[in-house]
Amino acid sequence: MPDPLVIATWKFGEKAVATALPMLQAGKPALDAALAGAQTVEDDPEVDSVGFGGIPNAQGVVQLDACVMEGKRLDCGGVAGVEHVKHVAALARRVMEKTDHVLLVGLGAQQFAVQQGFPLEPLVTPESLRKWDEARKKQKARSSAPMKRRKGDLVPPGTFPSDSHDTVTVLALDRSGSLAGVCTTSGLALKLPGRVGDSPLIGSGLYVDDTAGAAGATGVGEEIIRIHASAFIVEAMRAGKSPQEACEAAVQLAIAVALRRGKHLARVAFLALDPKGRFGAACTKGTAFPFAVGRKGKVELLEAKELGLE
Ligand code: SD4
Repeated sequence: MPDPLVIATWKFGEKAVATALPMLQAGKPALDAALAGAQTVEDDPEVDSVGFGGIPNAQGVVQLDACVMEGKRLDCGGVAGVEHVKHVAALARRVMEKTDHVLLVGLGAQQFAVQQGFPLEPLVTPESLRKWDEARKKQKARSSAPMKRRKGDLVPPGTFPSDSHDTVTVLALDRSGSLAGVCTTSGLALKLPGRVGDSPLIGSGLYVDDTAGAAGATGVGEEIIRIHASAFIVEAMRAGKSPQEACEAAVQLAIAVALRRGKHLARVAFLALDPKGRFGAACTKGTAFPFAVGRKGKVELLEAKELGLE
């Protein structure tokens, strides 16, 4: 059996990994560890893109998206556009365990949360409201400024606030050799009310299959959904690519699709882990995507490979 291992997106992923790794080493199942890790980020008011303290949507309301998946039997669950529930990844797990469905949205998801005993609570903080206000002002200024593309830019300046999208995706391999993943986010800052990103969508923000591998995404959800990125990466691993090669193939595909559509690519970043404990990560150029790795009792922060137009 491989040693337990856990990886997570962005610098705040270190916190998730630091929580999940000892649980895996103690023999806990991958989903328990990944969920506990993701929850530390949901609880952190300083992370303004996940859970409590996430930057609100265009109407000033925090709407959260999340999903979970287990690699043994492909059990999965998700929730989208959920208001006033902090632990949406745990709620996604309840959808998986307590219903015959895979995805609940909006008010229905919130009612299910109440039935399941989740508290309804405010998710904004004075700081997230301040950032929201600032982001709105910047957005206004950008929309009145002429957009110029610089050489090598994949993103037309002003498409999205540059620092507005940091989902936590946690992928774990447990002592029994089984994989699981969790993805949780407040989505793009200033998104339209009701907008659903890739993060609650099985196959886009997350996909896990013990017979091939696990993959997760972060970045601009619309670009990730379009290529069904996480399922694409897992299928690439099934076809023989390493986790690193599979992530790079997904970034190349995202770039090629954007070019085909006559658009410049917004930011996407991917993580992957296989059942042998090999992992990889890649992102579009300019994204600067740090990710955390926990193995053999140690947590490190690594930088993903950036790929762009040649
Ligand atoms: C979304 N993919 O809602 C999410 C946001 C994100 O890194 O990942 N941020 O589109």
